[in-house]
Amino acid sequence: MILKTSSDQEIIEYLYCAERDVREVVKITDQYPELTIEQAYELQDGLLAHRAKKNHTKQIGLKLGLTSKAKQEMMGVKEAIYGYLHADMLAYEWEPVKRSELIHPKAEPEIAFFLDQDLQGENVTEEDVLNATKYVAPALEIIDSRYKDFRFTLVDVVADNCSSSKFIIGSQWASPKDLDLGNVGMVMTKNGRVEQTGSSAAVLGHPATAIAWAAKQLAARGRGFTKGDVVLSGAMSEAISFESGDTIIAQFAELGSVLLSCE
Ligand code: 0L1
Ligand code: MG
Repeated sequence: MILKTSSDQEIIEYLYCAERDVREVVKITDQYPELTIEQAYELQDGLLAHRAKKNHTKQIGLKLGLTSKAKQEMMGVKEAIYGYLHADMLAYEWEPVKRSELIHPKAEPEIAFFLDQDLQGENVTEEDVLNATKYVAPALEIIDSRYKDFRFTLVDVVADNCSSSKFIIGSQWASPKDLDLGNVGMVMTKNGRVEQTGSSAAVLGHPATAIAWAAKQLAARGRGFTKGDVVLSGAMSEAISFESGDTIIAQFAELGSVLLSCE
């Protein structure tokens, strides 16, 4: 990203510090209502570059957001969005996440794709995505919007790297060829109680469709997915909030489960 104005730098610092200091902030469009979605993606780039430097981390993949019709309708938009994953966002089933390090976290069940080929171009298809995928695995994404009460416009959320915070990958990995990825059922419990049920069909009809969509968006900016990327394909149900002491398990048909605990 080429920083163009001092206000870009101010916004980047504002969002970075909100995450670092575990503090919710007023959305940026309150002060900069004229920002466009293209500028929001540039701000996202700037935020990620700043975050990588400050946190001594690096990019390891991407995440898709707003991939369900329900969430798009809720936001009044017709398109999904994407952000990037940093290595320091990876959390583990066996290590509780600390509530004190999060603002107002929510967990979303997703299918993670592990790519073993580059995937680039405007004509990437679902089949290309599946061919470029070595493994899929159950995942929980922790989203933690930096904005007050999780309220934002599309521009705000894109600039904030699509609310990305952490993600956890389950231990059962499978070849995408070994299951019907278009209809994987999912049950998510919190402390043993069912909170959400869903299906991979909620992710733009098929998670590979969502990734093909993202490949096209990236191509328009001269980018793509690269070999080794992990990609969170989008939420299979509504996100659920959690607090210290909570344990969330998402159980996926044929794909096993993934657990998140919070201390
Ligand atoms: O990963 C997601 O689907 C979240 C995208 C941003 C919207 C939100 O924070 O709810
Ligand atoms: Mg998500």
